[in-house]
Amino acid sequence: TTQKGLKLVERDEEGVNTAFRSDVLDGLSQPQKAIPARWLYDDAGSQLFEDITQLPEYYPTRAETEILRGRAKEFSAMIGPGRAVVEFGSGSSVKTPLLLSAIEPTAYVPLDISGDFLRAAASDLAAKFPGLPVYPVEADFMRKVELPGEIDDLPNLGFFPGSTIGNMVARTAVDLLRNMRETLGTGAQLLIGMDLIKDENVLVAAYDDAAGVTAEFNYNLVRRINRELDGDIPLDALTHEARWKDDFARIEMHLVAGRDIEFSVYDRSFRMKSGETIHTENSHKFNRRTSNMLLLAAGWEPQARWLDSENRFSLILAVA
Ligand code: AVJ
Repeated sequence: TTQKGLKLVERDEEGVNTAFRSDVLDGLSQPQKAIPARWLYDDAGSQLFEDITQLPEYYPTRAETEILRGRAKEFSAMIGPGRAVVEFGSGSSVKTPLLLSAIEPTAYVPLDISGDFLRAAASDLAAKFPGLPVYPVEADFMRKVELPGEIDDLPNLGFFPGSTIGNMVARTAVDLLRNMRETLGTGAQLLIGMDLIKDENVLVAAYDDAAGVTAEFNYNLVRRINRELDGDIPLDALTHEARWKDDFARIEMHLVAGRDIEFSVYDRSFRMKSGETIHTENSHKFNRRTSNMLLLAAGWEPQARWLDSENRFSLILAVA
């Protein structure tokens, strides 16, 4: 089933985002408190993430951009012209033009749940590529999406950069990759960014930078809960922490309580003991075998794989 006409953000009579509220209340009720990472990305959080991509410690954006910049000839040879590029998430002003210039597509279809981001990205792109038809689609790309009829006859290339797939646990990642395959249809290819397993200190620094921007990104979630869900979580009692979990090959972001605290959110009360944490994000890292395994589990056959010059990040091309 597809999503035409679906209301993407449901609010109650008081204007509270109901999905946000239930995710937060459920998440804070668990023995290990955890809030889904998607709620980090309100306007302030999205701006903070943009700032993170500029940090000296945060290599993924620069590494992936280096690959997109340097391998244009190979992309063009393996993908060819005439495809519709379907980007999952509103495009980045740097990465998307690099891909589009490399492969000469016939159409560009950005998908995003946020209409505002989507329209901004679409008009940006249309200005840079005057002859290229752009068909933005406002949709939750975690589910199967109905693509615009205008591209019905074109083979598609899915584009999912940034190692956003790393935010998901394997089960959710496989669901998404399978839905992408159904969205994109027969003959589709997928170009997906996956960050690589590397030295723990390099990884932890990338998620706990010296300037404290990633900490602010994490604290912004608490500010958002306090503001939108009438919370009184004491921000001064919480510190940002990035942990490498080797068994799961992932960085976890946590908010660690520095003392025993009690607070309420939407009239429900919660307590945390000193040292207890709220888990706010996973960022899974991959190697050749685990990235291939994930794609294969969802019905994608890996075709090619490119790394940056320091072997930090991978871009993988797969075929449906
Ligand atoms: C946008 C999910 C790819 O996991 O590297 C960056 C988010 N969180 N620093 C990542 C993030 C903290 C980022 N992704």
